Amino acid sequence: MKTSKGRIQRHLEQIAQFTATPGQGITRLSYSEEDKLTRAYLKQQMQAIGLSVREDAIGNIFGRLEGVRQDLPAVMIGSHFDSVPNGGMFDGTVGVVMGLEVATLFHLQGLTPYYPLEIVALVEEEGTSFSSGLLASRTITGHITTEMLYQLVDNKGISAADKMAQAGFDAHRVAQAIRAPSSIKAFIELHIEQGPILDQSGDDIGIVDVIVGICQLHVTVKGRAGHAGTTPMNMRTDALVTSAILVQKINQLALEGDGECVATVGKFQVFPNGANVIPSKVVFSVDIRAKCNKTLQRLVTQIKQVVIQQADKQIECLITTPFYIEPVQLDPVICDQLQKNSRQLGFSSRIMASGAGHDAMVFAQIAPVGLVFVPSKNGLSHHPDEWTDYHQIQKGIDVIFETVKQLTKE
Ligand code: HGY
Ligand code: MN
Ligand code: MN
Repeated sequence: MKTSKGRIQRHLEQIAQFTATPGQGITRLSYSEEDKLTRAYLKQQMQAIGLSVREDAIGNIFGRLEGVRQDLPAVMIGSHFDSVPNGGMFDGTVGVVMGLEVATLFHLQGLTPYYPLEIVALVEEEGTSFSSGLLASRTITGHITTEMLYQLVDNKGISAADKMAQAGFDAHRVAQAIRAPSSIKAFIELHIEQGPILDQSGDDIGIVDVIVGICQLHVTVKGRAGHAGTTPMNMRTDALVTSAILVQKINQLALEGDGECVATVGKFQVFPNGANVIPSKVVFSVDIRAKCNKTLQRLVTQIKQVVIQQADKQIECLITTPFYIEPVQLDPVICDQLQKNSRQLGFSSRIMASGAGHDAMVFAQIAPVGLVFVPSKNGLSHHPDEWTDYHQIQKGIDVIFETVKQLTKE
């Protein structure tokens, strides 16, 4: 029995209903009403196929199929179910549905794995809510403390800890969400590529061997508010003009990196944000990525330098670095197994890098990890028109189902 395209499609279309922006893509922030509806659906689907279901202290959902040997480390499969604002219906959810579909096949075929199988739906991978991405996997691998969850705030100033409490979770128990490396045999994620390579090459499957390193900076530029009509141009300390110069300089530095690195200013807040007020302050994000850590470090240093150099007697420029994760090589043995299974299933595949960050890169710190891509139409993602055909997703799940059967057997 193979995977079912109909079941895969139904899951994805149902989850896509849980959005705060119907008709304008998927907006599903962690601990929101949409999160709650998705959570209820996923738990109900996991229970329906006989999994034991639990949520950890910060709301990650686990569905466990016990193995012959319950004491052995679990093979964990899945991805995240939060989204960027007005994103697409496949980013993250394809991996969560992969977990449901693989566990469904075990259930329907009456398969009992020797090693336990855990399917997982992770929160806050995107960082949309609290500007700190990969939060679930960083919690599970022991990098997040209760104090940090009180320091992380959303754009209304509400802390991650308070949002978790409102949703019935408990940041004070975050230490209980940590998984020992000995409890996970392997972590396998399915994700859309979010870029143009598979769509252009026509390959069915991408097998990721390296995930780029990511650094996120928060830049604050402070000037002085003033009246837009009465303040002469040579007497202004305009934070927005300085910030616009910085955005241009940051973009130019990345362009000079000859395709080896990228930099993006994605969030940009102007204060006090009045049409007739000279901006007193601007806060913006800089997302910097490279496959090579030295390149990443060099570009981060260059960007920090241009920001600091832009300050003068009136303008103050401040930088914080809430996030830095080095590039990660994924497990070559699992890569090889995924490639063999793709071939045996008659699917074309290619080994490739990921320009997007994924929870897989954090899990790689405590377990062997595999990451499988399926094509993104026109390479589009983080956009309402994000699209992957259901039969393409099915191929990715077929490959992972074969691999999970091999990883969970004695
Ligand atoms: O930002 C990323 O690379 C991922 O989509 N969270
Ligand atoms: Mn994403
Ligand atoms: Mn994603």
